[in-house]
Formats: sequence, structure tokens, C-alpha cells
Amino acid sequence: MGTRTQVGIVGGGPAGLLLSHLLARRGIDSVLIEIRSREYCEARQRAGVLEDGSVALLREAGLADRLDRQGLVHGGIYLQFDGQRRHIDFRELTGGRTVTVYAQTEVVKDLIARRLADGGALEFSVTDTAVDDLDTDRPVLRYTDAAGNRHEVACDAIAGCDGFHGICRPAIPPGLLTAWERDYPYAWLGILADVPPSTDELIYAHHQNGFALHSLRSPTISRLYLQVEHNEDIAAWPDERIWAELARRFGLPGWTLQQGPILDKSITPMRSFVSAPMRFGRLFLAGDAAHIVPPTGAKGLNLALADVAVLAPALDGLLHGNDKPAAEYSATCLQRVWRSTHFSWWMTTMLHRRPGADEMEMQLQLSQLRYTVSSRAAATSLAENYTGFPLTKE
Ligand code: RFL
Ligand code: PHB
Repeated sequence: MGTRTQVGIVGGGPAGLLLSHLLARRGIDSVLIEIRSREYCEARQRAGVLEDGSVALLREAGLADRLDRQGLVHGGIYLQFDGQRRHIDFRELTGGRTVTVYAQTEVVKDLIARRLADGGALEFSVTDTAVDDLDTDRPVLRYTDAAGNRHEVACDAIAGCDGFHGICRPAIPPGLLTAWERDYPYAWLGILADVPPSTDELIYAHHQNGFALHSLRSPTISRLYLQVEHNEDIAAWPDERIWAELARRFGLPGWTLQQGPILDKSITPMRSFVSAPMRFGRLFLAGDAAHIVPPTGAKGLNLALADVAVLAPALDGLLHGNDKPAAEYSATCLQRVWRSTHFSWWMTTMLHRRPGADEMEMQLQLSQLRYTVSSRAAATSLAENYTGFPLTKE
């Protein structure tokens, strides 16, 4: 079946879904294809922290009804190390900036519901996706829909929002891309637990057994992470072992970690990756398709949203005879991407125990942590990076 749209969007994660909405508000048609089912996309446990700029973006796009009711505004985080838990006060250090705890699953549910209510073309559970003719002004998107019908969509531009393992980045001739990559020699075991959080704000803990993070999803659901080995087998971590290790790494006299049933358990590798440029002809990459950060800085989702806030007006320009914002798209995004890449690497290497690390490395980490909580300049640097920098305006 041959059809036509203005922008073909590959991938129904936060980047692709928000892009289709932002384009619709500019009167631009799109077709979004996603290999997973709607249920799968809405249940996949991932990020939880939105920067102020991301919240403002969703609000301005008319997508924040539930976020404003259910999002939990946090004015800081705790850094725990060497037997102490110290607060970093974002509001005080940055002139009032905060972050909002609102799960990526909820952002995705809100976006899908809104696109469907607005009559948006979203196709879930597609197969055999391909992109072609990217260096012409009529690129093509091909896929087979859930009913088995093959489609060929002629587009004015294609947005590759298909994550790190997608098809769009590999569709760019290899010689035209430069990639920078770092794999970290550890992973995160994440759990979702049916128990009220034992803390009012997130705790990032440095411990000689490895890093731990206490986050949350709501006043009754906790989200916790443990540093584990690079190729760890999840079967090695029965629930009792997870709770015992979390209690050890967060342990402080007079404080108790509440435990409850574990609802979800998964292991995530840790990687930094940047590929540039984020454009080839009429293909534009956004979000994890172009860059990955380790989750310690809570940046991945925010970067994905920030990319498409730049991409929507760039595509609008391209479709209406103004090539300049599209020409600047990659360079504009990469500045934020590299800042977040550095911050995420800094948080990660300061807080994790590197296998084989000697006592000198441990002492250097502890010194950096003590400096971060005791110097106003150092704490402000953490606070302004964590809460994020202003978004490029449409
Ligand atoms: P996504 O969400 O991976 O969506 C890509 C979509 O593309 C689909 N797809 C295809 N569709 C069609 N055809 C194909 N050939 C396709 N191939 C793939 C996939 O099924 C998928 O639905 O990318 P997007 O939209 O760029 O969003 C990026 C974010 O999901 C990611 O950066 C964050 O989750 C990272 N992250 C965090 N980010 C934050 O900002 N704050 C956090 O607190 C935070 N915590 C985290 C995180 C990621 C984690 N994991 C699991 C990697 C915590 C964890 C544990
Ligand atoms: C989460 O709540 O899932 C979360 C929070 C902060 C991070 C990473 C993940 O740095």
C-alpha cells in the first residue's frame, strides 16, 4: 500500500511520541511506527526524573494535566558516603530550580492517549521496518502492520527515534558518522517495590560494596537500584539478597529501609555513547538513537525530550522553505548532549566501585564527595547540571 505523509517517525518512545504531538500542533502530519505493542511501551520500567525544562515543555505542549497532579516536585537529592547522608539543596543553590519525579511510563501513557484522542497515526506491533532514499527529498518508510499488510510511506523527512538498537542510525553510511563510546564495567539491577519510599528525596549512595540509589514512583511505590557486576545473572539475586544488600549500602544508625513485595526486576548495562552528526540528508536522529548516557545523572529521557523540542521547529522550517534550523539541528542538540554526557560520566565514576579499583581510587572518590557537599561552588555545579539547563525555545 503506498501512502504519503510529511514526517515518518520510527519509534514510539518518549522522543517519537512527543515529536508527533509537537508536529501536529504545527499542523504537520506524521505517521509513527513502533515494533512493540502499546501495552509493552506503557509498561516498560525506565526513567523517573524530569528536569524543570522538560516539565515546562510538556506543560506548554498541553500534556501536563496528570503530571501536574501526580508528579512529585523534589528540591534536592541526598549524597551518602563514608557513613554520612548529606543533602544538596537545589532550590537554594540554583535560585529555585527543582526536578519532578514522574515515571517515563506515565509520560508515555499520557502521550499515547493524547495522540490517539487527536486522531494521530500511530501503528504499534509493526514488523520489517526499513528506511530508504534518505539523501533525496522524498525518503521512504516501509513496514508491515499488525494485520500483515505491507506499507510504503513517501515522506518529506524521517525522524529516527528508534532507540539505541534501532534501524535508523545504521541506515547512515558508516563513513559519515563519528561515534564516541564508553562501556562501564558494571550494571544496575533495578527493582520496583510495593512499599512506601523510606526517604523524602532520592539517595545516591557510595559504598565499598558498590553504588545504590533509592528513588520512588509515588507515595506508595519505591524504585531502587544496586550496582552489580557487568554480566550479572538476575537469577543470582533472589528478593531476600536484594533487600539485604540495599539495607547494607543505605545503612545508617537510626534509619530503616522499608521492604515490600518486588513487582519488577531487571538489569541494565551502563554505557556512554554519542554519534554525530544527528542528521543525514532528510533523516534526523533524536534521543537514544543518537546518544546514550549511564542513568546516574537522570538525563536520558530529558535529552530525548530536548532533542525533539529542537527538531519540531527545524522540520517545520525545512517543510516550509527555511533550511537553517534543520542545518543547525545537530550542532544545537550536541551541545546539550555533551554536557549531559560529561555530567552523567562524572556522577557515575564518582559513585560506583570500579572492579579492580585500589584504595587510592576510593580515597579520591571520597574526597570528591566531601568537596561536593561542603563547597557551595561544587554543590552548585551538581545542582545546576542535575536540574538541567534552559531548553532552546521553539
Ligand atoms: P526509547 O524509549 O528507547 O524508544 C525507542 C522506541 O523505538 C522502538 N523501536 C522501533 N520502532 C520501529 N521500528 C524499529 N526498527 C524500532 N526499533 C526500536 C522501541 O521499541 C522503542 O519503543 O528511546 P527514546 O524515545 O529516545 O527515549 C529515551 C529514554 O527511553 C531513555 O534515555 C531513558 O529511559 C534513560 N533513563 C533515564 N533518563 C532520564 O532522563 N532520567 C532517569 O531517571 C532515567 N533513568 C533510564 C533510567 C534508563 C534506564 N534503562 C532501563 C536503560 C533508568 C534506567 C534503568
Ligand atoms: C528512577 O527513578 O528510575 C531514576 C532516578 C534517578 C536516576 C536514575 C533513575 O539517576
